Amino acid sequence: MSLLVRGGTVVNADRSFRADVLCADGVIKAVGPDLDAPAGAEVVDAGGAYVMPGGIDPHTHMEMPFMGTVACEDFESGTSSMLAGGTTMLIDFCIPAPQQSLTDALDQWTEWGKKAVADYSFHVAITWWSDRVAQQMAECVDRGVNSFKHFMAYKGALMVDDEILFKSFSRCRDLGALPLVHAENGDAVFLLQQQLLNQGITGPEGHALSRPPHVEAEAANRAIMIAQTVGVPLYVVHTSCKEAHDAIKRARDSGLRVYGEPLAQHLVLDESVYYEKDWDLAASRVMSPPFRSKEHQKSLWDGLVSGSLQVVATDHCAFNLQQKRMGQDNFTRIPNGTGGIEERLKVVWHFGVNTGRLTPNEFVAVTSANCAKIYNLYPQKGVVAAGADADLVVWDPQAQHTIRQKAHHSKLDVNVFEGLTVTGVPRVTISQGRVVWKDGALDVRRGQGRNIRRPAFAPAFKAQTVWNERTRPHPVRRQVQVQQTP
Ligand code: DUC
Ligand code: ZN
Ligand code: ZN
Ligand code: ZN
Repeated sequence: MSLLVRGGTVVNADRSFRADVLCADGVIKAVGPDLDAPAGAEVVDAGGAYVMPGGIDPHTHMEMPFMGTVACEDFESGTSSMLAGGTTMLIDFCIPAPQQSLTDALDQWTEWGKKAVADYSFHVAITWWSDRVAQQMAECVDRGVNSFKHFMAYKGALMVDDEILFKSFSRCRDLGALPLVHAENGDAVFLLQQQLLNQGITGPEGHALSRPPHVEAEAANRAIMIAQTVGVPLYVVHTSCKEAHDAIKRARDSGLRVYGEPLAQHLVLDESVYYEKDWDLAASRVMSPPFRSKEHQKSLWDGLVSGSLQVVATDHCAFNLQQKRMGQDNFTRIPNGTGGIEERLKVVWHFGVNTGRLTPNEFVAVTSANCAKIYNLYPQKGVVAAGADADLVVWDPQAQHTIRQKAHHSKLDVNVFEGLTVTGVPRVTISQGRVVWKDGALDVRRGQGRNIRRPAFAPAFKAQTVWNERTRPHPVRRQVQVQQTP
């Protein structure tokens, strides 16, 4: 079965050009002007539209057990929702419980992933440490996981200390895997939460007050310094504030491979919502890190424009109002998480491209190509080119759309972007060479998604390690010399 996308402008991260795109057997066969449609081929009209690589969301939590409940989005609803928004692949977090074997947890998530209607992949979290964990990390790498996440927050649950960060980062370095951090100082958050509760602050505003920007920045700086000491690149998930962004910038300026990932929500929504009188409204926006002030949003946009931040994700983690109400009397019990997987591209286009901040090519870079490169998926994903997977979005830059919970495809009973009218929408989404979203209708099949394996990246990491060896002072060698001098 072949498919021809005709009459559009192909937009890749590096350039744009008029071309048709011919797909067959799930891959792109040809990209060029005036391609002939093979007999029986389906033809998609891309007139007046952009043809871009489908979005990749590298940060989601489908059906995640968390804070005494389970995220209500499963792999089927979550990947359906993402296709309706022009995103064709996600990378979800497999999160072993402390003391649980990494490979058992990966088996569990792999089973859940079989429901997906589009491609997916996994990161694995390091929530505890032993020699066995170190061994299981190698088994995860063999199973196509090249990234390990570390929670520096959620004290008493998922949080790991600096010793574990050091050991796990070292193991990542040796395996050619990328360490990721959720950067918030969990001890500071815990103490601030207790102080606020003691002062009688129990509502959602307490959530934002207990996780101020410097708590995030401290952890980002600390993780960067540990990564530098160990000699391994680092990826900071959901970078939400200026000070954490500044830490990433400084690290990059000094020659380190440190990546930062703002979320679509943090780019456009601000902290004022936590002071809403409507408890449900405020609680439905509770996530970590919390939404910030406009000054921080500006810093994040500046980072995407200048390249000091590389990827926009969502941290899609869906909790319905009934679940949020677990924290009705105590903000520390409100399950943390918001959705956005369906809205990410629209929001970044509307506030990024329509405002002139980002070019369409830069849009493709931050929503797809950079992610594919950082996670070793490129050029299978992240580019419209012969040989790449036929995951495409036909983007109509003129069409308007008002975001409504009633019309979205997620299981969420709220939408954090409710009522926002955007210009620029996915007209058609193509997954594995098949039209799955067209003119507002989904045509998806449960189980169609594939678990995409991502190989380890040894060569680049070796470069970083060699670089570290060359520039690091050698106190031990100097000591030896001193002893030899009479
Ligand atoms: N933050 C959230 O808001 N939800 C899931 C986990 C996280 O770090
Ligand atoms: Zn996180
Ligand atoms: Zn500050
Ligand atoms: Zn997350």
